[in-house]
Amino acid sequence: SVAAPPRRGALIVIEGCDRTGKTTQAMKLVEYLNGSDRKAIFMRFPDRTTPIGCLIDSYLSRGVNLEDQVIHLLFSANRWESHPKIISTLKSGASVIIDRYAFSGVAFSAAKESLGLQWCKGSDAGLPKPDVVLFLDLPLEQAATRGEYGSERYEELKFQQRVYKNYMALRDDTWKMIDASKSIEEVQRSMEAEVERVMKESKFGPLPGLWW
Ligand code: ADP
Ligand code: FDM
Repeated sequence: SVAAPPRRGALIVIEGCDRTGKTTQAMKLVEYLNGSDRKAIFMRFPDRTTPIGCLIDSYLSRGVNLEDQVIHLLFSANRWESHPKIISTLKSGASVIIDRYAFSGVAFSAAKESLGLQWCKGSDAGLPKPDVVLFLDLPLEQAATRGEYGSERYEELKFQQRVYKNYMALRDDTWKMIDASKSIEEVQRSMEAEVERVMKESKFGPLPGLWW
């Protein structure tokens, strides 16, 4: 007889402003799941390893200037080029933990005077909608004291305040606000609790498309 296909993996997105602990927590979550026999892979956007990602990296480090619309669409294209991998991984039964996703794409681009929220959502519409968005919430003044701050484009308090406001406008019932001012271990525990809850409650039916 033919074995039933495995239950699909969970699509878990970690969002938040700069220096809120996203990368630290994404890595720890992958370790946690793999350590308890549930396969999970780490992904991040921007993925600076592809040709499109190289261009994005050069824009962020102020090597090149690009029109606001152009860099927005490149960030979006950088997600679409990973679309096949996200889908095949989830179908194989493994979960995908992503450090930033389309919510970063919209929140950052729409913080510029030239681009509206609706226009920004267009190019990511139809990407798989996450089962949960874990939003690391931290006062911006506190984030600014972590690590070096202020070398890349967008690392400026006024801009980050507009980014934060845009994030709040994108929230829906799949979002969970996580207090990121706690210690790394405490944040980790609340993330793990949310993920366990989602993995128990979710029906893991077909993946709906984002913003459709
Ligand atoms: P992000 O990916 O959101 O930019 P990182 O995970 O790279 O954030 O963390 C930014 C800096 O803050 C790093 O130096 C990291 O060690 C530190 N950090 C992460 N989480 C915490 C925490 N809960 N408390 C204090 N410092 C933290
Ligand atoms: N960023 C990230 C965007 O402006 N749009 C996007 O779609 C994504 C994924 O790029 F300032 C911004 C957010 C941040 C910068 O992010 C690089 P990392 O997490 O520091 O690599």
